[in-house]
Amino acid sequence: MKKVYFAASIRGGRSDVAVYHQMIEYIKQTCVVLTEHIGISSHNVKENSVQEDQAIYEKDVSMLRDCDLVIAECSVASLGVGYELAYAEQHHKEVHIFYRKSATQLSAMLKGNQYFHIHPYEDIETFQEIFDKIIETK
Ligand code: 6IA
Repeated sequence: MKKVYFAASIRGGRSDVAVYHQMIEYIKQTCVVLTEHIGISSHNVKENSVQEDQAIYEKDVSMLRDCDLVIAECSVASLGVGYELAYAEQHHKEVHIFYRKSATQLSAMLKGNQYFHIHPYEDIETFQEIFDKIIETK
């Protein structure tokens, strides 16, 4: 099964955590999701000690190098996700960025980068259809 790195906001704001959860559950039907914690609302997102944050960083970049595909939900802006997207590009990973046009104006640094596959969507059904097409080609 393909390994998906699902990226979405944590300290950038958790208002969309239910959306992340739905997406992750759908992706899990056909793929392995390396970052399931992103969709769990009860996790504590407060700043940790430097050591704990270093461990998070090292684990995440190692999973990014290991994954087959990156799926990012960018309706809530996140510095960490922006960093991960650039890192994934540097490591030649296929990157798909989803965002709801009604929720945000996507940064030109993502929308303007032709390396990224950009998918505006509004509801989970549309996400599922687009995701099915992505997986068909893999
Ligand atoms: O700047 P942000 O915190 O919004 O960055 C979010 C992105 O960074 C996500 O796509 C994650 O892959 C990564 N990230 C940020 N914080 C964590 C984290 N904290 N654990 C794993 N990845 C993280 C621990 C708490 C968490 C399980 C809710």
